[in-house]
Amino acid sequence: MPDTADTQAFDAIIVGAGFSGLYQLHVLRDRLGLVVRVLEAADGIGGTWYWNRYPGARCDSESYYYSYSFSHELEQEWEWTERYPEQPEIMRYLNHVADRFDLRRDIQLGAKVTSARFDAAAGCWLVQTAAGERFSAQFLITAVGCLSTANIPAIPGRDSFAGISAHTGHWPHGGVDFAGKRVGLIGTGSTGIQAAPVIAAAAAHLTVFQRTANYSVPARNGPMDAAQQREIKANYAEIRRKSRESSNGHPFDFSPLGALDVPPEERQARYQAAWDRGGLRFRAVFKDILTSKEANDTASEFIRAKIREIVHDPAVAAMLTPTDHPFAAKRPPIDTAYFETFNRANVTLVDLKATPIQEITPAGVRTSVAEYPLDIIVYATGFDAMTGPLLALDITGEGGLTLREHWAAGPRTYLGLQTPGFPNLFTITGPGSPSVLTNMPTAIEQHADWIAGCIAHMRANGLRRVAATQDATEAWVAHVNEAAAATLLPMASSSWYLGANVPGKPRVFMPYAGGMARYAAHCAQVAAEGYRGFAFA
Ligand code: N01
Repeated sequence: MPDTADTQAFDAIIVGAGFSGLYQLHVLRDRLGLVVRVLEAADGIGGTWYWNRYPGARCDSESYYYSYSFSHELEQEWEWTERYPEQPEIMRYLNHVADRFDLRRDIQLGAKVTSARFDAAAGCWLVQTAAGERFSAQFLITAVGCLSTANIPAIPGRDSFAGISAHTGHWPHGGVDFAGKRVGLIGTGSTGIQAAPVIAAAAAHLTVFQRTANYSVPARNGPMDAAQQREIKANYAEIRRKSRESSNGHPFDFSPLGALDVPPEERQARYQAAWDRGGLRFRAVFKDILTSKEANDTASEFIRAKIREIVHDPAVAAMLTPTDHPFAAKRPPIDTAYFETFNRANVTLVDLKATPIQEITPAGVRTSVAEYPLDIIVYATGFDAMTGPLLALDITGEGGLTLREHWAAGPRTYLGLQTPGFPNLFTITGPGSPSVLTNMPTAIEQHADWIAGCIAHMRANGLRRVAATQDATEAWVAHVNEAAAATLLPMASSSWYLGANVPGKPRVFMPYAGGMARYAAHCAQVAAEGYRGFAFA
């Protein structure tokens, strides 16, 4: 119920028009008949893919399953052109989805949400945008993605740089011309590893500033031919089933074997085959790569040997070799000629552990030992992941409690879907859900469907309000911690999964590491038991 005459009232407000917001709109409007408004800060749909237009931006999941499964017609008519879709192709796909399902009429672009407050008396959320528009809705659903708040380090002198500087997650829409330019690239996560070879090929010189050396496996991208398209389309039902029943939302099986169950030569041959095939599937060569340090050591050492083999200069190879964390304990990048890039005459690697950046000057970057004159600085420094985009909405729940206060020591959710004290607020792929540990569309569809199921249950039973209980939340947070502790994931002390990349952020392992299939089954069971752990009114 609106609190002023100029408040626009809806059944549900969805924040964000990326993969999750588009699908949530479709489900709530076209299946449940709700009156919905999507508020999107950008001037176009696409979410993370709208913003991340940096050179080399491409999805690490394979195109045919980094896609919606909800429409048989959609998956049959859409043609992916490459094994991994490039950013413009994903944007074409999402725009096609928006048109095909007539979504645009309920999406408001350029509408940046600046606050959301639960009005307990009226039983609704009051949402305000930067332009001062006001909305009210019984349900508020955040579809803001996990990696949409840029982390731009506060390096002294940062804003004094006289050249062009850009964060990869806010890449200029007109592009950046690297021709003849001296470019500095800070960051060697998935983004930096995708961007470096493309920038090196275009620029006069590329200096890569590396703080933590990273593992990477070749992507082995290539065109999709007609025969592959036919085979995929004929098998979509099975591909989707496998994705949903897998631990990480990808339609591939993990080997039933442990890394130490086979002799060294066979182990090596299996790693080599996976290296040749390329992609994130490398993690599936053995079942225990992420649970046994001994098993992981064999995978980590295989990749380290590859780096030594590919990179000609042994000193550069040594700098590029990760030793401080197990393979895949941080989100593993995949690449196209990343390590090979350091064999180019126009590429320099700077080890920031040995020689930290001291300041950015108008002319470039100054480390403890040298000054690097630059025309362009590219920040591939990642995101205030998972909690950042939610806290940026300035959400206030019952009794004036803010989400920022509630999560001061780290996020605490029930199933990653709800937070106690914030009734009728649902979070798609929130902290405490598998989200970033999966192929995102699989996790997104599961969440949007579950939320729609919960709302349908409320409507059918005349219920106006749902909130996670404190007890269920405490138990779930404990389970999320246990699930992470059963893996090697917490061993990467510089991981954004732990919030470690943002100074001052609480160190809490945020995603649920117990596996997508197990998680989805648990959510279904919770619903089947009358939404156990949720209180209705
Ligand atoms: O960010 P990151 P990203 N000084 O946080 C360094 C997804 N993604 O944008 O490791 C110097 O992984 C930081 O160093 P360190 C994917 O889930 C998907 O690359 O903290 N360096 C690190 O090297 C991915 O995991 C795709 O020591 C600083 C880098 O910046 C996630 O997005 C493609 C620094 C940040 O790496 C994030 O990836 C790309 C500082 N002050 C990304 N601060 C696809 O699927 C940070 N760094 C297409």
